[in-house]
Amino acid sequence: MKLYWSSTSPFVRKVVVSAHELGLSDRLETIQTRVAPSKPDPALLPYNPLGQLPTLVLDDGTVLYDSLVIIEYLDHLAGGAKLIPSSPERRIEELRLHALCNGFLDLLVQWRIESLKDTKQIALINAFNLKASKIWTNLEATVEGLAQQPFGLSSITLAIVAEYADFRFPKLGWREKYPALSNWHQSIQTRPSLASTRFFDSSKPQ
Ligand SMILES: N[C@@H](CCC(=O)N[C@@H](CS)C(=O)NCC(=O)O)C(=O)O
Repeated sequence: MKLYWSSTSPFVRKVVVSAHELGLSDRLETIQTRVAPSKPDPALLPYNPLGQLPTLVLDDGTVLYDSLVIIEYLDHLAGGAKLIPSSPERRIEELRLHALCNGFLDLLVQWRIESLKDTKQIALINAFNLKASKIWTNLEATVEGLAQQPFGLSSITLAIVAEYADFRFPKLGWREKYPALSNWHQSIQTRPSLASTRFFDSSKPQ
């Protein structure tokens, strides 16, 4: 399977961490790809008209996106219901919490793009700040329950929220404000799936 990949994409990382957790990482061949909303990669567009990462091309040529669909596919490949529960009640709750964490990743990615512009939209930055504080507060209240659950889709996505915030927003200071989240992240951050897939910026010297 070929995975269109970047070392800085939180959505790609969800897929790579999931593959590790499922024992499938050896099956992924990564194709380093650079994309931005203003710079689609012409080599990727024939596979994914959205021009987005992650995109997975299966050995029979089937193309899968986005990150949730790819993870659902990998979960089935590994036998099913390992990262996303099958019972309707637990599945819906897992998907809801995933939607919150994944929406937060969307927000953080948009926030970073806006923050790199010469002329920033202040109303947008204010809205990002407001929503981020509401989301952190919600997650801080949720994380205790999550610690009792298997390390599945929503835990993976939350771990990546924490690490993406550290990677791209080091001055945010979220760990002091949200100690339960920070403690939870400390307790899981040595998992091999996370430790072996950290974000790095390949445009800068390591
Ligand atoms: N909903 C998508 C989001 C994917 C996404 O936004 N990927 C970014 C990279 S972090 C991207 O490809 N951006 C380029 C673009 O949107 O054109 C998913 O979960 O996979």
